[in-house]
Amino acid sequence: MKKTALITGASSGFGHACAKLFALNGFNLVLVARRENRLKALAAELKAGTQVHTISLDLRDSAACLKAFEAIPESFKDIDVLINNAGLALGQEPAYRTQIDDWQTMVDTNISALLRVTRYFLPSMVERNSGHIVNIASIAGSWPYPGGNTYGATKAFVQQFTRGLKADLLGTNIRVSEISPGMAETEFSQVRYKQDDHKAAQVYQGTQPLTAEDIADIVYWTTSVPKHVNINSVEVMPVCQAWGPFAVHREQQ
Ligand code: NDP
Ligand code: 8X3
Repeated sequence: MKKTALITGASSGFGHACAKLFALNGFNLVLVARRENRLKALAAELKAGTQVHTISLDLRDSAACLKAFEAIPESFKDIDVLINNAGLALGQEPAYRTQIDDWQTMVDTNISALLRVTRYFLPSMVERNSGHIVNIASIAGSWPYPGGNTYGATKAFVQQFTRGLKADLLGTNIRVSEISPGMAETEFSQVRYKQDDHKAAQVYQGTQPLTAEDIADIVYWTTSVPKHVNINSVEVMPVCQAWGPFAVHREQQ
């Protein structure tokens, strides 16, 4: 029987690439994002024979999530792989200048929505004693940088929540993984810089960033290792990226 993967944030970037790769590998898919036209277009281009159920909603809306998840057709209900990928950064201002609404949106999407989706689908995995949750965090969750304040903190939450899940699931066959990518060219920077295409392009200028397909390969790999192996955490950067030295402020002499 075919397995089913549910992918949040499937309309773009990592989630879109994961949908294609999991379909190629014989999965049926539940695809979630706000932009319905993107989900429909993706569903139409997936490998023939892939059964797809699309859910277009804002994952911050708990009532809409509950309604949509309850309405998932029976044949898609048993989720084998849950990829909690939907997320975003908004702005890169220092904490004392940031928009509080941007912080709220990041917390609601990167943390609360991920919790909501996990809490909905996990009990059925436990009942079946089978399943795999892959959470997309970020290097920003481990390594602070100027203007990364709340975004980084939400991703640190994702990393630690993943470890907590693994602790809770000891004694079951359910696997839990967290992937922390570095710089990858998707719509991420367009969203972060609020559709300022020039600023978004500058992030990747003169570099060879990770691609969405690179991350999809890693997500798929974590799910395809032998059943007794749990990839806890993967941190991945492009070759052209590294940490910086500690910043030191010096008074003018
Ligand atoms: P994209 O902007 O290309 O994709 C983000 C996806 O999340 C879109 O499909 C978007 O769909 C969805 N999404 C965002 N908000 C909501 C919401 N409220 N409800 C439903 N869906 C939502 O970025 P990436 O593919 O790069 O990002 C995917 C994940 O990877 C994010 O969690 C991001 O933080 C993380 N990440 C990205 C890195 C990068 O450099 N690109 C590096 C490290 C981590 P729609 O707009 O249609 O709702
Ligand atoms: C995205 C990577 O370094 O832009 O999560 O925050 S970074």
